[in-house]
Amino acid sequence: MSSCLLRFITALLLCAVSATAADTVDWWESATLYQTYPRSFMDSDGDGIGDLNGITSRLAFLKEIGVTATWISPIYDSPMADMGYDVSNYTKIYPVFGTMEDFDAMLAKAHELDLKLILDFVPNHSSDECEWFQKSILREDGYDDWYVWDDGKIDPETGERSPPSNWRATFGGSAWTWVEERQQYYLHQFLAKQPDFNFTNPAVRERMKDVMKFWLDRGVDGFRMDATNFLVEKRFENGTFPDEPEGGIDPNGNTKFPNQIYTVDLWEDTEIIYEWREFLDEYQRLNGGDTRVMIIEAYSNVTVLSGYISNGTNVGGQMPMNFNFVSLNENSTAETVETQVNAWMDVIWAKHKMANWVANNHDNSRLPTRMGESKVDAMTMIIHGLPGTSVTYYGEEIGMPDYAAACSGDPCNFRDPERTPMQWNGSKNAGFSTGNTTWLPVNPNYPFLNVQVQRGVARSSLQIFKGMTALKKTLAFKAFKEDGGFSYGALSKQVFQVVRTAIDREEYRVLANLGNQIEYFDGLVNKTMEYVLLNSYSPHRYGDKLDLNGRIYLMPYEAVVLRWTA
Ligand SMILES: *[C@@H]1O[C@H](CO)[C@@H](O)[C@H](O)[C@H]1NC(C)=O
Ligand SMILES: *[C@@H]1O[C@H](CO)[C@@H](O)[C@H](O)[C@H]1NC(C)=O
Ligand SMILES: *[C@@H]1O[C@H](CO)[C@@H](O)[C@H](O)[C@H]1NC(C)=O
Ligand SMILES: *[C@@H]1O[C@H](CO)[C@@H](O)[C@H](O)[C@H]1NC(C)=O
Ligand SMILES: *[C@@H]1O[C@H](CO)[C@@H](O)[C@H](O)[C@H]1NC(C)=O
Ligand SMILES: *[C@@H]1O[C@H](CO)[C@@H](O)[C@H](O)[C@H]1NC(C)=O
Ligand SMILES: *[C@@H]1O[C@H](CO)[C@@H](O)[C@H](O)[C@H]1NC(C)=O
Ligand SMILES: *[C@@H]1O[C@H](CO)[C@@H](O)[C@H](O)[C@H]1NC(C)=O
Ligand SMILES: *[C@@H]1O[C@H](CO)[C@@H](O)[C@H](O)[C@H]1NC(C)=O
Ligand SMILES: CC(=O)N[C@H]1CO[C@H](CO)[C@@H](O)[C@@H]1O
Ligand SMILES: [Ca+2]
Ligand SMILES: [Ca+2]
Repeated sequence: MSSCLLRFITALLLCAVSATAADTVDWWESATLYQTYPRSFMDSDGDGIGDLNGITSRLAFLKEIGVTATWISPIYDSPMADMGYDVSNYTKIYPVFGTMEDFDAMLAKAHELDLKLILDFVPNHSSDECEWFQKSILREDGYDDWYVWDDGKIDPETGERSPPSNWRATFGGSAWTWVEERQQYYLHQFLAKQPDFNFTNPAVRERMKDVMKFWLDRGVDGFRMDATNFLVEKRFENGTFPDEPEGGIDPNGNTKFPNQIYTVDLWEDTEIIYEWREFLDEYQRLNGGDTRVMIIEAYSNVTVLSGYISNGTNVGGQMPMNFNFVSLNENSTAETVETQVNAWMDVIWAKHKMANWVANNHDNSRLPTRMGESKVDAMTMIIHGLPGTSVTYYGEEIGMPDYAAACSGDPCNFRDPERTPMQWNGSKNAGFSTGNTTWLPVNPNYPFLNVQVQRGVARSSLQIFKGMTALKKTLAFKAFKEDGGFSYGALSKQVFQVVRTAIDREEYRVLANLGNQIEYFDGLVNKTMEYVLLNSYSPHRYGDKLDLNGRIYLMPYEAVVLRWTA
């Protein structure tokens, strides 16, 4: 009787302890975050382009697969020179995507399903068609210096005019474009149709907060800040812009690109993020509700990303995205994965106890194409097995690869192959659209690679994904801030392991073989564990027991999750 009572008390104590541990994890810290690309997700009206009502109709699917929050690529009015990353009106919905009523309905539906909704926010630049830029060209009152204008240099001998500096735009060419009407150059770090705001202008900073407030008041749960490492550029006190030295490498690997010491990663970028965090925290203080999260998109090193979170006195974005897995390719091994995980954990986790894992987005080749389709499910287990937030790009959950032939436009958009329509079922246009054409072609593999087919297959990518998101909600996966809550590493060149523990209660172990050889290990741990998730390369069955004190085998590409309970 006393032992029974003791066990009861112990259980209560454990409950209390674990509840506290899990409670210290805010919603975004262990979220299953899903990137919805509105153009390609679901078309509700047959024009071949995805839209907000389409997204609304599929929110139940996100819920079904265990997603807890979604961020949506830009939905604002835009001439679509950069697919919405060129905003012409920050408080208006792009009409092809729908109306403000559609937006409100989408947000209401998301919240009804207990899904958080995060907007992509594009602060560095607007579209050249934005009213603000048009007013700035005309030097209209208040808008004169909203953008980065300059006369450029005049050659004293020839009298010829040239751009203010040698700065290059991310998508090629000079970062300066001449405007006849204003007789000045403006700066654009991306396309010429994306003029950079002047972020040393307090009016611009205030207006950005107004825009945030507009969407917060409608109920959004946070923002993903685009390209924050490009916000501010160096300008001397005398008004000139310094040339950048050579020695940089452009996104296509070309050297002879300026080393972007004056245009990327300036400390002032981080200060702006601190300012916005203050604004968001103040908003929450006044209005209550859950944390309004600020996610940072910057392809910067971990030192810079760490500063975005906090510099010890000021706090900034809760979650800079971790793009380390975007670099994984066909030659990557479990050891490469370990190196990439360490690169994050050793700095960001060590300082801030924060982690997130991104393997795909709309700017990069999809993982099955980069690493090989046989490794997709193993990577899903690793991404969701690691502590922190998993980030999923639409279609990743069913293992959609790139569709190279989608890149056939004139000019060909090199990022189209990873943006093809979501593959829902085996009907016309993969169930994405009832129209006759779609904005990008549907991958012809859709009859066998789609959501509906994978719902009915026991070990499909979708089922692995669902299994992992369900595990992410267990205590062992949630209590990751405690010491001993997790460990990870390459057990051999090709086998990666993640261990997640709720001390004395249960333990999960992901074992993922990324190689094409059989691997074996002796005496991993003195525990007998049970198979609870298996990919299609595994010869085992759900519920089979495995004694890890003895010799265990992993087949080529086999990836499994094992469970032990006290
Ligand atoms: C944006 O659109 C809204 C709604 O149509 C309009 O009221 C507002 O003036 C526009 N703002 C700008 C900057 O164009
Ligand atoms: C940016 O705005 C500030 C404040 O209005 C102004 O002093 C500065 O000259 C502007 N910068 C440029 C490059 O126009
Ligand atoms: C402006 O200031 C910078 C830095 O002090 C200096 O290198 C540059 O020569 C100056 N340019 C002009 C035109 O005065
Ligand atoms: C990270 O980037 C910043 C800004 O470009 C640079 O100053 C710093 O030296 C870099 N740190 C490391 C460790 O590479
Ligand atoms: C953090 O950054 C803020 C804003 O730039 C600055 O005022 C503060 O001194 C910095 N704190 C530390 C510890 O460097
Ligand atoms: C993988 O390695 C092979 C052989 O060294 C090389 O030819 C290929 O370019 C590598 N692939 C990538 C994506 O780096
Ligand atoms: C595929 O999805 C579309 C859009 O929801 C639907 O109209 C169609 O009936 C579906 N096909 C099948 C076979 O379920
Ligand atoms: C689609 O094609 C069919 C058959 O050619 C045609 O009748 C229909 O009007 C087209 N629909 C649209 C929306 O263009
Ligand atoms: C394994 O665990 C069992 C049960 O806790 C214990 O009896 C046994 O001595 C352990 N064996 C080793 C090799 O540690
Ligand atoms: C991953 C991502 O969001 N990339 C975007 C970064 O910003 C540029 C310019 O706004 C876009 O073109 C990218 O798509
Ligand atoms: Ca549509
Ligand atoms: Ca800028």
